[in-house]
Amino acid sequence: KEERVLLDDQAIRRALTRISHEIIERNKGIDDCVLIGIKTRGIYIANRLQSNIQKIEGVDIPVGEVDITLYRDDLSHRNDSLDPELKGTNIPVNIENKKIVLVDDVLYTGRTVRAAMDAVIDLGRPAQIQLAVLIDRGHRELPIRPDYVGKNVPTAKNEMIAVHLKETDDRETVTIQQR
Ligand code: 3GP
Ligand code: 5GP
Ligand code: MG
Repeated sequence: KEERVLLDDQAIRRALTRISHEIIERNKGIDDCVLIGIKTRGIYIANRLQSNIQKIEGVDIPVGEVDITLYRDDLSHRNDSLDPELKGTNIPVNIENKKIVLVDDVLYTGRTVRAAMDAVIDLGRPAQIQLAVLIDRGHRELPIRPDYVGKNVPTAKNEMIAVHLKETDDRETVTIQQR
């Protein structure tokens, strides 16, 4: 199957560097910000943003995690009647009045982000929730939009974006292919 490279390692690094600067600019510094990564690759991206922001501003932002799993047997046969389910959270700071930046690798229907927002709001009342994603592939089913985007990629529903990060995979690329 044909695979097309959307971002190589340099492009991923530049996109995450830009988003780091955008987060600092939008929030006029990073006081009261908390990064929350969504399950596997969102967590690695959140950690990279934290490290970039530490280099730029000299301050460590807290990073938390949420684990949201999709109710579906097979990624290519999505059961649209079921919503993603929260499996767990690890958010080691009080989020009351904090500015939360949710972080995920790919934004698609928005249902995962909605579940992540529910999980955060269950813990307290943040001042704001923002959203950062490496790829926005469109096809939203909920009124959710990202504040920070690495790359907008118009996709067909039968296409799939593969995000490979060095923390879990043997390479550092974002590719698109047919399912
Ligand atoms: P992630 O946990 O790093 O985000 O959903 C499990 C994994 O499968 C995800 O990894 C995601 O990258 C990958 N994946 C590929 N295509 C899809 C898709 O269409 N939907 C979902 N939810 N995950 C997909
Ligand atoms: P949503 O809930 O917005 O439909 O999907 C978002 C979640 O599913 C993200 O956590 C993302 O990892 C995953 N996802 C959806 N579509 C894709 C895709 O094409 N490629 C990858 N890698 N992940 C996807
Ligand atoms: Mg993801």
